[in-house]
Amino acid sequence: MSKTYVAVDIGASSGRLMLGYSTEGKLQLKEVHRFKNGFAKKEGYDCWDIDHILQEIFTGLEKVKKLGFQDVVLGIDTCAVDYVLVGKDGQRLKDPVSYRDARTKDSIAKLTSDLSKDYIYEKTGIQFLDFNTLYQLFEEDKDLLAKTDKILMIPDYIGYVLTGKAVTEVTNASTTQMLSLREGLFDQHLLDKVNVTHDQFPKLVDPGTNLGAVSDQWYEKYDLPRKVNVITVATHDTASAVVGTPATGQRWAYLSSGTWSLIGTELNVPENGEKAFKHNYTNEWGAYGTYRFLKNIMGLWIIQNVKEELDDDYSFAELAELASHEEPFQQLIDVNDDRFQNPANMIQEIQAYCQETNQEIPQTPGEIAMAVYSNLSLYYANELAVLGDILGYKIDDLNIVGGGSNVALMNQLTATIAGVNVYAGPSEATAIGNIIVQMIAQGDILNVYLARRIIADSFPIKKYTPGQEPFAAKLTEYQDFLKKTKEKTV
Ligand code: LFR
Repeated sequence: MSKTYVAVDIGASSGRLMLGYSTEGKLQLKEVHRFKNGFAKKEGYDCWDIDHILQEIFTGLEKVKKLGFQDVVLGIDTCAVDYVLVGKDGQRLKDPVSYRDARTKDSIAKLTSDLSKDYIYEKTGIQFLDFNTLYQLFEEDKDLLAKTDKILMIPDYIGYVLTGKAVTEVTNASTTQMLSLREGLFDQHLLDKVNVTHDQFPKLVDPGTNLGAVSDQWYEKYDLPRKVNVITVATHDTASAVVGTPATGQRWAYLSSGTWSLIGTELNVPENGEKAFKHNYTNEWGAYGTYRFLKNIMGLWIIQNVKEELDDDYSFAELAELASHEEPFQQLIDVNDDRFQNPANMIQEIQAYCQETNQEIPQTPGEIAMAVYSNLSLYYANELAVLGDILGYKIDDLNIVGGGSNVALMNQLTATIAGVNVYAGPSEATAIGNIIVQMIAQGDILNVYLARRIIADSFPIKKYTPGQEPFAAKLTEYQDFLKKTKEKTV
């Protein structure tokens, strides 16, 4: 048996600790602790409750010890872009604001009024999302920034609290939209623009860097395994998910399907030419010198909200089952419209959208779920076409990983509409990728290519084929619809 690894994976709606190890060449995964995560209003802003997250991590580690594991390696990943400001005394200056907060709604336009979008994209190759760290820092309290000793991305902050060591891990740092693609450093112009300095960011490190042991002070408060060694993994959850994607062949794309849907491919050389800029594709840094060339799509966030608004009367599986009795593609919806980012009520927002666009209004839970699944599939198919166009070849295979890979209905719709083979699974790709980077760092696995073969052998992966009649006409109709609605809003 290999060493025992712990993936701390904090998503937008839940966090968990997963144990991982390999026996007889297969990777085994076991959930030890799961907790709810989310943001709540604090002093007028939607903030993450970071103390709660830390508390739950310690609770999870206590469970690891109770299971009999005394010597573990641990890696942390979370969603991207959000940060913690730390003062000279090592204390947090305030709770981190969530990227879903509205404070940066108009910030792209404000910041780019005298620093062009072309400059920023040429420098960073990162997509324009109003919640990127760049715009968040632009809106940050200037007095607090002046008092800030360290700006730490959330997983780096958790690592800092656990071990006392501060680093800036690159996969997550690239999502700030402040790292220079070519120079591999924060860009001075962009730093100046948001009143921060190079030395406020601790040293940039690659995934696989050893951070060290959990500090003694935590042993006074918690009953932790005797040895917990923290490794800086691909700390951006999407970067971990891509490491955990068991893709083979040449012309593959991935869809990391969770709260967000991240669709794209892995490149060895960044692509920040005109077409990529026009379509707002990103070159987030991946593990082992790769680039995650992808696009953010609103994703299961929509269905998560719908589920909550239905008072959690239905599980995700039940919603998908209800949806499967409805006709697909009854409405065309731009699921990536900003209005779905944080609406007061998701169901009403979907219904209002359909009403405004003179379409049938979905009413029942099944109709609403089908409208969401159909349109997510359409959006995926549309982006696969765009991706193929930018890269100059047709994508043959789509690997869907993450929780969304369990939604058979959506996998099949996507294969059908996009005319690609869909390989669904593993649903735990993020935790797996987190653990793989630890295993490679510890010498338990040689490299990521072998790791992907091991993943493919260890977890069930289901294939969906397009069938005889891909709904090509539906995709064209959807593309026309998107074009028209986007023209209207420009
Ligand atoms: C997915 C994800 C995306 C990022 C978004 C915000 O969980 O990390 O990659 O764009 O959340 O951080």
